[in-house]
Amino acid sequence: MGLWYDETFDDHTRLGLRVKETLFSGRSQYQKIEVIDTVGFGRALVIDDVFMTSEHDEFLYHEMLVHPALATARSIERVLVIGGGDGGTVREVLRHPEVQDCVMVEIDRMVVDVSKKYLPGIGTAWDDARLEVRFIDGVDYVKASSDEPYDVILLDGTDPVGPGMLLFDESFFRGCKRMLVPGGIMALQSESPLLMMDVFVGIQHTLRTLFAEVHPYLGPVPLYGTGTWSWTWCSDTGEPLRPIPERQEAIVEGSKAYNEALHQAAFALPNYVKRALRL
Ligand code: SPD
Repeated sequence: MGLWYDETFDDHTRLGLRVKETLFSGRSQYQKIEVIDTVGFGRALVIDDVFMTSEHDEFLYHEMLVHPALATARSIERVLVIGGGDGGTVREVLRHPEVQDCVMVEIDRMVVDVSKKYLPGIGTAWDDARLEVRFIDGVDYVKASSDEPYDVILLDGTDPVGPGMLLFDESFFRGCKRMLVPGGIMALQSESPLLMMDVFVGIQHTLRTLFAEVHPYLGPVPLYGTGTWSWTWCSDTGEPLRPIPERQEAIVEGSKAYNEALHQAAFALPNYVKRALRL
């Protein structure tokens, strides 16, 4: 049989990866962190027994978290990323030449250190002069910071369980909105409508109390074991389906997944999602 690593969803479903080797296993002051080398997905980062990202499919997640927001925002000079310690999200942000400052707020320095060492193919932009990494709690940052507001905020956290819950509650989202320029865009990963419909719908309802425009969009992320993953685009103005063609042109050629048609298609929701959201 060999060695398998399983992630279990609510004790009813699990996704298993065959492991060649465990490259790192340790515990920071916040969480358990592992990097495994797998047969099917390449190297994978696992935090508190949950698959976070893998060399094999990370582009599907990171490109779709970043580019729909950056392609549609009025300005993208200042971008804030909360979480994202593996470096995949800031890598995609920094592919946009218009970005001048990208601040990444990550609570756990060990995630970044481990990712730099074992997942260098994911975090390829650590040395970009436009990037500033701060090791602080994102919840405290958005509550109290007096930094200049951001054009775009991207939330690249874990699942809303345990301490991760704080990154999905109304007061955190309100803090993020406080850090946005008027009409700025926030995008976040918002779980699977297929396997976690209640969680997905709960996130949408919370966001709708704060933003005039809340638009979930979908795509596959096989590592998350649920078939369909979601992200959500939020703003008080603006339209997710009106990307700026020059912005898209600048990055489509070098993207593995994102392109103009996929941008539009991702926002087309299946009936079961529309009905759940009463759209
Ligand atoms: N079920 C796991 C969801 C994790 C979402 N964030 C992943 C971080 C990748 N940068």
